[in-house]
Amino acid sequence: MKLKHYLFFMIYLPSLVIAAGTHEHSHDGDKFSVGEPGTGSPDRRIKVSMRDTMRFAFEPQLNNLRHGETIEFVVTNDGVIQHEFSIGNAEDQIKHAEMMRKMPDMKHEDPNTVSLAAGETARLQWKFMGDDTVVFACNIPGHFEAGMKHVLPITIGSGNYG
Ligand SMILES: [Cu+2]
Repeated sequence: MKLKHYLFFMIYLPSLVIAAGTHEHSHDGDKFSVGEPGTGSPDRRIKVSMRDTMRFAFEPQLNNLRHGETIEFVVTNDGVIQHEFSIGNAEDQIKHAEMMRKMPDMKHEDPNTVSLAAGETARLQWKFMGDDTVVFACNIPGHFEAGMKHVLPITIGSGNYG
């Protein structure tokens, strides 16, 4: 159902934009669904271990996300095969997974994704915004399906982090 939705937009959106005439679309280019790359000092720092058991392990655990908070993820591939840590909403991850199936050897340089070989570590800082559901996913073919994902809503409002 989500995919149909996506195809609808791919096919019809260009004509809708033209129909909108003078309406400005300056924000459409590099916009991400669940926030933007984070800058400055993060509110939280979380280690992510990627494992061949097709699981992400967060240390400390990641049980909530608040609108406006910035998290620095320190991501390590503790397995022996390639893994990926990608931040998006469900539709982003469906699109990303399809692209990966078509081009399995493609290297991702997107600011919301790190792709790591065995033993590698990378930092990814992200500011979470909006009220969408965040899907952390490994889109190496077969991995997401095997459970390599973590799903959390962004909650609006202030309060304690962690
Ligand atoms: Cu993986």
